[in-house]
Amino acid sequence: MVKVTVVGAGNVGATCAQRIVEKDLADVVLLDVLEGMPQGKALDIMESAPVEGFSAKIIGTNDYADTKDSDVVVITAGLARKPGMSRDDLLAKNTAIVSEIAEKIARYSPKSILIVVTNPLDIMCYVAYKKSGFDARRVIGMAGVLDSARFRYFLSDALKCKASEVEALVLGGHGDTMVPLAEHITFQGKPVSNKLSSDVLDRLLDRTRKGGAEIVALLKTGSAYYAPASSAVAMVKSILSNEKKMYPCAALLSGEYGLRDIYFGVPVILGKNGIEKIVVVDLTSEEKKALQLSAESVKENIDKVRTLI
Ligand code: TXD
Repeated sequence: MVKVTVVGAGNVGATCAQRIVEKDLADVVLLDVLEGMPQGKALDIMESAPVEGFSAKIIGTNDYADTKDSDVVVITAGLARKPGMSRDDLLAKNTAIVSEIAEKIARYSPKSILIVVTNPLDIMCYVAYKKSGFDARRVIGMAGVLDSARFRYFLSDALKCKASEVEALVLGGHGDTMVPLAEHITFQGKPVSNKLSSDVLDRLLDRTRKGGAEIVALLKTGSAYYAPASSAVAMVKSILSNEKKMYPCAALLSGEYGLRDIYFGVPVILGKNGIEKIVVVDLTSEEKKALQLSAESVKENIDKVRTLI
């Protein structure tokens, strides 16, 4: 069985771990700094095996030795946003956490592929990339799958159809400047431009951009985790099963979309080597402008983080 380590056994991490074993994708090591907590959650999930019928194994630990030779590592450790707290407020704190984790993972699992979930997402990807020393194809950020899933769900609700019948892409940084692509929405494989009024579409675009904050405001004590976990697990699956599916992910750009040296949400093909290819899609001039704005805000924070690592 292949091995996946999930670092951070909080809401996103534990839900990821649960979904991975329930789908029998891999054996899972769930690691956290809190003593007993990952062990307790892992045991609880393991005790569901007879009922759920999966055969994958999960252990909880505080020791990186148990993560040795993992194939994929999902990094969810860090602080979650509280109401009123921006993703950028998390920058310094989570930089220290992700730096330490990336160094340890690189030591114990030098061939692994890292999926970064911790916010601020694009910046934490850059930190993990620098601190692991891995090839950029093996350090990938999860945000676009989630943002696109939210957009697809809102669209399907408006179109009164199944969410899986709608395809849509959200590119750019994972924050208020993200860029949902209105021109790329399809319903049953066909463009939907004539099915939605521009008012409705604008409302859905705006709701997508604020999708994370909507959940934070409702939960009051944390941020979203069911859909984020589903999104990270879809990426794990595409890598472990070499599905070569196209997903919007944060990737290090080197000239694509006119950008370089930043992690940014773009469509990529995910397979056994991590990012097999960065896909460049056609954009309207408005979308290009919005992406440039988004890139500037990511770049600013990457510059800030360079002084911290
Ligand atoms: O789209 C996206 N990328 C995101 C990102 C969607 C949802 C959540 N997003 C971010 O993921 C969120 O802003 C946070 O930065 C992370 C994790 O969110 P989660 O909701 O799971 O946070 P929790 O429940 O607080 O869990 C974090 C755990 C907690 O158990 C800590 O004890 C642990 O991280 N932690 C650590 N584990 C290992 N090593 C270290 N150093 C460490 N520090 C804290």
